[in-house]
Amino acid sequence: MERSVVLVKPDGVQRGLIGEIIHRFERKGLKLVGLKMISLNDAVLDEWYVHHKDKPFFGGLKSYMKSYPVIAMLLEGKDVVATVRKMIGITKARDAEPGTIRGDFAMSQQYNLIHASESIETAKKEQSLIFSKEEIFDWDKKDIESIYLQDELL
Ligand code: 3AN
Repeated sequence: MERSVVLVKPDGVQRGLIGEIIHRFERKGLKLVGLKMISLNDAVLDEWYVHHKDKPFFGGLKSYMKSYPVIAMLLEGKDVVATVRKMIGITKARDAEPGTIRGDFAMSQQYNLIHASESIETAKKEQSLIFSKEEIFDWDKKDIESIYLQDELL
């Protein structure tokens, strides 16, 4: 099934929102298949934000992402990439819809608490940058048939 990489960014860690953020994804019915705390370095961030490397905020973005550790999650579910993007809300947090994570808890365009993979391709790239094979757990989620119709699992 499809996977998405989510980071609780340094501001989310500082603000004590790790549990709240994980809780939202758990309640949604997504399956957590990887979870760890990690300090991001230049090599990872240069790859991660390659599409922003010419932007004026790139230097500041990298310093911010290195300032404190982040929580990395690997979430699994049907169409999970699009679903998680909807749950986090738009980049400029003060304009994000209430009910989204950014809309409920953040005000800034940079300090917007959370990262989530933008596409299935970036999810695969991000998974390989953060998680080793041993850090991914393909466990049997017993309530899966209460979350999805059998046809949706194919
Ligand atoms: P998103 O995280 O919503 O996918 P992107 O990929 O456009 O947004 O930006 C990646 C990160 O770069 C954002 N989460 C935010 O922290 C930072 N960022 C984006 N735009 C700006 C900006 N104009 N000024 C400062 N930081 C920004």
